[in-house]
Amino acid sequence: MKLDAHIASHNEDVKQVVLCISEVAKKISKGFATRRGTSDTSNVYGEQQQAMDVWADELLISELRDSKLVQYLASEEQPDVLTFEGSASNIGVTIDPLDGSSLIDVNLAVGTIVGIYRGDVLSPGNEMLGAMYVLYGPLTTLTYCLRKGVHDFTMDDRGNFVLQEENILIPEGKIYAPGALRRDWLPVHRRFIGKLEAEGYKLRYSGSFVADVHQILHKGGVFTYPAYAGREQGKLRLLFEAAPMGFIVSQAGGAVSDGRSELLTIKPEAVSQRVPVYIGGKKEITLIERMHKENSE
Ligand code: FDP
Repeated sequence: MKLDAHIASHNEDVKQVVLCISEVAKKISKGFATRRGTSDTSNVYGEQQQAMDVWADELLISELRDSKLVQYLASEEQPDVLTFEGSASNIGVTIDPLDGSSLIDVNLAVGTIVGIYRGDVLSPGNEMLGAMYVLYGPLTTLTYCLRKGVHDFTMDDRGNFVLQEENILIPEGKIYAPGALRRDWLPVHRRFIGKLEAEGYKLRYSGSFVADVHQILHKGGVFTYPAYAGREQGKLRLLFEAAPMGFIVSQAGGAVSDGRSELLTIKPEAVSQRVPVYIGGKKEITLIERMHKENSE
């Protein structure tokens, strides 16, 4: 079954946003071959942009603006939320055009992450209408969730997204993907990782959040980019990375936390807000929250 048929029963405006982004993603997947190397620009976080970061960001912004499907657009590559006049709906989207882009030059998987809101995007993640991501790996895959299950599609040789797996539920599994330097981990986090290792969890960390979480969604376990010495807010962005991926994993029966409580209840104060992230199976997320609680008692 193709994506447009699968998504047919959802609200027209939300459905059209997912389909529009799926069309842009097809163009992005073809863009890697000709847009290599770094750009001479930095994003709002001071990170050097890749040529693909800049191009994918501009493409998503222009196609979504021209579609008149969204009123608000926040991009990880832009300092402010963009407002589009003349939009047919009040949908707001958050976009990480190319997550994991420092891996483009070594041909590892990267992806586009999108959160979809009714109105203001500076809202807690649990108010999302839905979320989706596209993973550009050996295959290009699209995963979406509009609060009726999490579904995976694979792009075929004619450029159609075809259903791969429906109503995905995160299994129990023993993979851990831990970000940040081990020497900078804070004591509770260090003990948490120690417990996983003692239980035989296998380390698998590629450096691409979207790809690492996709693996956890399908194989179980936990991804974490924690608070660490020198950066108590961690590295990942609440609005562009943690909330949409956390929403999808939660809807698949998993959970997402900042280590102390549910991450999807956090109301962002700024588009650039960072947050410590634990995302994966309920078992692992319950464990880190319990360990933090015990530590503060
Ligand atoms: P990138 O800098 O390549 O865009 O937040 C972005 C991110 O990648 C995530 O995709 C990834 O999980 C993380 O940063 C990798 O950070 P480290 O290099 O510190 O592992």
